[in-house]
Amino acid sequence: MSDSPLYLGFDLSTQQLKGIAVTSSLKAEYEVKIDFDADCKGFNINKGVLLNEPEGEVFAPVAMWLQAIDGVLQRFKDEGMDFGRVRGISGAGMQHGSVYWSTKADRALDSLNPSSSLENQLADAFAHPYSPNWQDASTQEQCDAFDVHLGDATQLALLTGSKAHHRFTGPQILRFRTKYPAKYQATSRISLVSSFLASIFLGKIAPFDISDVCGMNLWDIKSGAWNERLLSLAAGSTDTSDIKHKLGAADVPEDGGEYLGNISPYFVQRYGFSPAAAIFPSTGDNPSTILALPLRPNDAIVSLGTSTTFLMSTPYYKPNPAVHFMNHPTTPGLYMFMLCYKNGGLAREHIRDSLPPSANTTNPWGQFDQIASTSAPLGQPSGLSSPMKIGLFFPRPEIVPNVHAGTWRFIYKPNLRSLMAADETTWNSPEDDARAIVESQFLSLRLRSRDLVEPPTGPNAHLPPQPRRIYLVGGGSRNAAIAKIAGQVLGGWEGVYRLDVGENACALGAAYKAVWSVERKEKQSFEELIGGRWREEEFVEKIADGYQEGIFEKYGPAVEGLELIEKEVLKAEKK
Ligand code: XUL
Repeated sequence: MSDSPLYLGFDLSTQQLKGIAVTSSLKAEYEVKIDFDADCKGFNINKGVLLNEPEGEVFAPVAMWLQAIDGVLQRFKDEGMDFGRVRGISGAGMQHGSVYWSTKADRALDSLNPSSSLENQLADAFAHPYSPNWQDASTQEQCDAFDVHLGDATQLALLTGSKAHHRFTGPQILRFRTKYPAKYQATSRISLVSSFLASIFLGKIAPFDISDVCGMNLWDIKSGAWNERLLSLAAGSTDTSDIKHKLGAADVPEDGGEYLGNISPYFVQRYGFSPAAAIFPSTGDNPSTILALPLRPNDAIVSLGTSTTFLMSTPYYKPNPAVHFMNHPTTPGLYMFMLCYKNGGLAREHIRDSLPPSANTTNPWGQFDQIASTSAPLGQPSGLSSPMKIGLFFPRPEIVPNVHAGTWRFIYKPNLRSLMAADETTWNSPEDDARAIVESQFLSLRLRSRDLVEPPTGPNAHLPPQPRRIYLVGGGSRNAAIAKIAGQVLGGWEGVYRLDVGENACALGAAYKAVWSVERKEKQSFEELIGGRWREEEFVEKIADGYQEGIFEKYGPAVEGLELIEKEVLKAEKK
């Protein structure tokens, strides 16, 4: 049996706790998971959470996660993993969720008995048994207060990387304090889901991670420090010493690979870990996803799931209220740019299902792909200045831009910069919708990333600024037409690739972070170390051309058209 080192990465997400063990050469040897609904006992949850619908609250029982941590380790054991091989552990947690520890937490974490479970022994370690979840929408009032506190939402975004959002931890802490004043007072420390996970393995409360701390609306990204005024808003007092203590404020390591300490003796005795196994900061699930490959600045990941997420590593810090900026999880001086849409795959499915059935294919996407890839770009049969068909398709309320659910179809004349609502004489629905929805989703990404992308280098230096590579992940990456249109609209001078790391990108990113944290040479960056060991051919496949001269340029005016359409729709919304 091998005694080569193993590195563990965990992903504590909404519905599951996943674990993956990789070797120094990044080979995954074990992958296990606990599904909360299916595997956890004693919680009346649905899809990992509980609801208080009248108040818009969504939350998860912390005890369930404790049960899942013991459960997932047991599954590693059942798979025959030798815990003694593990040298480093890191993790990922769904962003923004908070955990409220009681004054008994330190003692309880420090004196765990290996013959009883985490769940039994940490029952008194929390001032509140639940963690508000990223799907929570109960904090409108608190978000309004955050958005005006520094002037307006733009100021808040400039300072913290994002405007106020329901799920962000600052507004959540403010609401928690006002709804449960006694519990807030009894709270000794507050963790994020990520730092909660690290705390359990460490056997003491771990600091926040340098990237995930940016999901709180409290951290001044440029200064690398808490913002006093925002802290006092959350704390309800100009004396911020108590909230700082609760946040463990003095201590947010800048290095995402900082050694936090060795594993808690509980895990050594119960599972056979080496006492030398080292714990490193756990980060958020989105930052961890960009660590599942050696993503270079100017490469973009587009996650095409139920919703759409766009992730990019960038040296530029240019936040605005429609986007999210965070510190890069491993590389000081780099940032992570993120767009989170509510409408994605579901919106495309609506259109797919409205298309007339095809005699040629039984694949539900066959007809959609065929129509989308053979329709003329922007429905423009002729030259550049002929009218363009551009639509917005939001079966669910959208956040980028912030509008109610609806469908809007427009004819845009690029030479006149004029818009006209489409009708049945100018827009053939649903057929024209198939290409238009994919185009409009990518146009929105191009609009919001255009100030961040750089001109290509080397022999391609004459090309316009665009991402180097587009990596598609998630269900939509399997549609050939979607990949083709992604390249046409977004460019990508090296091409459009499918990143196939299974369902485990976040946990894998966390495991790679553990490898880098332990094995890096002085000053060796994550991208250098992982890039040198990554076997691209195993995980990545080129699925479409990226930049195509002429077509990319054609979509330039369409970006302006989309921007105008969004303004028009927002204007109508405000009336
Ligand atoms: C990001 C966000 C979600 C959660 C859960 O801002 O809220 O992506 O991180 O995945």
